[in-house]
Amino acid sequence: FQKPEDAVKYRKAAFTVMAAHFGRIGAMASDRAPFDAKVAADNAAIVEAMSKLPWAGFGPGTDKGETRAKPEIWTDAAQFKKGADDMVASVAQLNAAAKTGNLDNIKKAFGESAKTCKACHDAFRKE
Ligand code: ASC
Repeated sequence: FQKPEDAVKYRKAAFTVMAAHFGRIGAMASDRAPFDAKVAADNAAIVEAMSKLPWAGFGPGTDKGETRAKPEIWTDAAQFKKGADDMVASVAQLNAAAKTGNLDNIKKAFGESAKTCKACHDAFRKE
């Protein structure tokens, strides 16, 4: 990244894209949208790919500016890394579940993934 604020923009964009596609699966997982196995699988593949991207945007100097990132991300870096790894692993599981085409599998995996999102939001994201 040229500047820290570019990294902040990048990681927020990655989370935004990931959330959009995660949300499309969530709509089916919560019966708010009709289930379509191909749509679920396509979106889960995007979520898995996107999940790997934001972390590069948390480098030195990126704790400032337009961000809700808490200082604990850097002072408690091992815990943050664990939370990130848990999320990446759980959305890989979600992608695997989506490939089965079975809505119950997807619902279960979606719920587990959502927990890993929330764990980091609660610990590392300001209101
Ligand atoms: C979403 C989304 C999140 C997570 C989180 C899960 O759909 O945008 O950030 O799920 O709300 O608790």
